[in-house]
Amino acid sequence: MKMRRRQFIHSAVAGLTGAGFAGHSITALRAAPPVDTASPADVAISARPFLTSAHDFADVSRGNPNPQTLRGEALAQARLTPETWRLEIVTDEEPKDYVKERASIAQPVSLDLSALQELGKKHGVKFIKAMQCLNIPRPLGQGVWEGVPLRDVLQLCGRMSNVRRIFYWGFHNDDPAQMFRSSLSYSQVMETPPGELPAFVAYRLNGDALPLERGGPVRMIVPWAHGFKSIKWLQHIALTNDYKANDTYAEKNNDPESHLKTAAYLDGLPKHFAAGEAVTVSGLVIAGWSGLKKVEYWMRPAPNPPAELSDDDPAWRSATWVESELAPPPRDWSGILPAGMSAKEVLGFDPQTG
Ligand SMILES: Nc1nc2c(c(=O)[nH]1)N[C@H]1C(S)=C(S)[C@@H](COP(=O)(O)O)O[C@H]1N2
Ligand SMILES: [Mo]
Repeated sequence: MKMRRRQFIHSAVAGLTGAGFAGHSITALRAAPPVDTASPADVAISARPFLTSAHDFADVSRGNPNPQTLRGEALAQARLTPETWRLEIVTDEEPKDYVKERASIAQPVSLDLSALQELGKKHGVKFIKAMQCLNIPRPLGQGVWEGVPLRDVLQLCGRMSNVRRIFYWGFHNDDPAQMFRSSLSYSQVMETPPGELPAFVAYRLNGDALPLERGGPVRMIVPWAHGFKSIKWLQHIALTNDYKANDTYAEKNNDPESHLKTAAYLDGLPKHFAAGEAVTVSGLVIAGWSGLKKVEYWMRPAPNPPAELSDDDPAWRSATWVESELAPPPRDWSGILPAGMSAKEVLGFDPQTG
């Protein structure tokens, strides 16, 4: 993966993690420089936008042709224009033979974009999420996503019984081999405990309509999870009594229930430094389920030729860790959030003070 270094995000979200809330947002970090001078790297850090513009995300989505390349009539045929898009909610047609009781709902639902937006007026949520792929050691970008909690969408099905999992997938060129699918448990979707986050059906990003590239007109956003749960070009939901995950990523040796991990990523560094010169090492931290308190680093003499230390090298036990400096949270969110959006409306922020 080639990544553009500057696209990631300045500013801390210590308030979110401090409140015991898994913010899942990106924070800049900086190893404290040995002498107190502004280095060129300081400038690079502050030049990072907190929100990644929709078109600057790194992209890992699949498809042949990739749905985001469709245009004109092909796009309408795929029902990926705002006018043609529909979300079809049904029960699964062919449950596995180990499923004894079939799921049932009062009525199947076919929802268009304006009906979804109408639901958004009453139930809409906004959340800053870093899109983080499980297989790439770098967030792809961070945005304010807006949509309707999946539980409020599923209410449209009326009374349901024998539903234990929610399966969902998006447009995939009508080719089963290209289908990228995911699933959530019924309880995760229908009940959001205080301080937790709802999975939601998103149609806006950074204050604008969700563009095709990012999975528009509508994609799933699962705040606590890696990107593979956030299905793009969402069109189908099947309610099922199958208790097993059906995730595409489950088949590829991943943990389909993995929460985002707290992790630190260093920016690239030049190979050589002049002796005696201060060096600033910058990077990003993503606050996962366990939150984030601090980031520490350790410097050691490199062997010649340089090599990574193996995970069980005894040297780890005598490492001397030094605390890095975390960039402070933005003082004023109004310049960071899209025009007209108050921090008070965003999940994870204090609704009274923003
Ligand atoms: N329909 C569909 N949705 C998808 C994918 C895909 O290939 N097809 N890739 C998933 C994976 S693995 C990731 S990491 C995210 C990436 O989201 P992004 O392209 O907005 O950065 O989308 C997820 N949703
Ligand atoms: Mo991914």
